[in-house]
Amino acid sequence: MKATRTILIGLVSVAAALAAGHLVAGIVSPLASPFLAVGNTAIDLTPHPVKDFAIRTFGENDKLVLLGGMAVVLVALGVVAGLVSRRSPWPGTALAGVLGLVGIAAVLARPTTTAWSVLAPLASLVVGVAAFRWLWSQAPAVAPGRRRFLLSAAAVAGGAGVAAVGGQWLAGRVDVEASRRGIALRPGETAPGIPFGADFSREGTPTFLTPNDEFYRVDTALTVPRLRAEDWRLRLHGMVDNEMVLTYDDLLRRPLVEKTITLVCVSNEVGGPYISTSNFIGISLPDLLREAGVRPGADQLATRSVDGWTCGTPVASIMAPGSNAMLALGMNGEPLPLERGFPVRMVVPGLYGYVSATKWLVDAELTTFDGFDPYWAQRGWAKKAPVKVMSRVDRPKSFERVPAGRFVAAGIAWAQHIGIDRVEVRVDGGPWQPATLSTEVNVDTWRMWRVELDLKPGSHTVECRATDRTGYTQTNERAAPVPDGATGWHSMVFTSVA
Ligand SMILES: Nc1nc2c(c(=O)[nH]1)N[C@H]1C(S)=C(S)[C@@H](COP(=O)(O)O)O[C@H]1N2
Ligand SMILES: [Mo]
Repeated sequence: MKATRTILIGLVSVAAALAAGHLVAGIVSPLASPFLAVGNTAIDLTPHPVKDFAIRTFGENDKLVLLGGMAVVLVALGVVAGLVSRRSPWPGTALAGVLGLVGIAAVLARPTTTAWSVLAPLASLVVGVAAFRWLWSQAPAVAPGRRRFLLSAAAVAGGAGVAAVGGQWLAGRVDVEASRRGIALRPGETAPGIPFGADFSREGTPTFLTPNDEFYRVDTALTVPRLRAEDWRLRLHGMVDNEMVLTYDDLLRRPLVEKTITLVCVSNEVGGPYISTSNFIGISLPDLLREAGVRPGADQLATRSVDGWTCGTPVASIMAPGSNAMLALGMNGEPLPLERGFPVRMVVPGLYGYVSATKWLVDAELTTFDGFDPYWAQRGWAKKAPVKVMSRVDRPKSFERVPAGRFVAAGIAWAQHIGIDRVEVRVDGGPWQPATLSTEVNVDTWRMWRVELDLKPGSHTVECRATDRTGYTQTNERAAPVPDGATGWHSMVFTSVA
């Protein structure tokens, strides 16, 4: 049989298989869509260096690149299935079967899988094999049957299109946007206004508060979980006297507070971009745990997201006096945006996000550090990770050309939950000069610095280092982000021109 025909059969069958799985997943559970399950499993299995490479190279588009790559592989496999099936349908059938089994394995490997979820990849397997066999039987060896064959292929492709759209519609039918729009958060205690002079954004630092759509984003979710506030439940259990199941309304009935807090990711290289600040609105997590009654010996709060991601937080950090740990419902005056963990996430100042900031939070278990290893601990990151004192140069930019003479360098510094005492700057390894600090908002947020330099024409290197309120100055010893956060002084090479 002609290769063009068998290739068409291969491609249409792949499309039919994916669409059937997507449609059934739309009914039983959106995350059971085999394409997404394979993608999510790939993310979980990716070795760390590759993940870092993907984030460095593609930034926040890394997931689109993954999905695109998977699509290319599937098209290639469709072509191969066609090419090897010119004499007999069996090689292509076998390939379709193997692909189907990969889908089933990926769905079974998801932490969110329920008994029903398996129906989705099963539908893919059955439809993929059946489409391939049927179209092959329709394909004519000679010219006259061509029209009928093309109609059959078009019918299968059209059916796949309808199924895919149907699956998408079913998955999106839970109207989270409406749920989110219907919520008004009125904190009883609002955060003090950001004072004048809290940032040096005119000199190149970020604005003090990060707009919600500019807040950095780091998570393993290939598709943003869609959970309505009405359907949300938090199970609080494990080593507690009173197990609880809380609804969103239960949280709204508690005192809502607003706090200005900086969130920072452990995977920042020195000078990295993953840090932002928001007015978080939520309820006190220490108060909630006191109500539940934490049993002696429970030293880890293990939390789980609806997408299966897990996190472990020291109970001592949450319960420490003045900890400001919260279950957050909102940011900057609005309910959490979906990609920020709507309806509820955790925030614990002083700890990197991967050990504290669970988004789409649905389960919290009091346990021990010996008793449970969360997602990133299973992948070689530290179980405990307080934020390290750090500073960053924001101006000049790398290799920027600036006028010689008077020049204002600026940047940010943070020593979360301890506070910044001073920042010093030096040029070309010369003497350290004290920088001017911005007005302090609170010890849980970043602080901006600026310093006036007098520059001779030529190439220069500027470095900064921060000292926290305990008197500890950040070390220049270089450490990589793994396992518990990078260290070293940030430096910037630039040129001043006469
Ligand atoms: N469910 C879930 N929550 C998560 C993560 C995740 O992958 N899944 N990543 C964590 C990490 S590593 C960080 S740094 C913060 C980032 O939160 P943001 O995306 O709102 O900035 O979320 C944390 N919460
Ligand atoms: Mo992170």
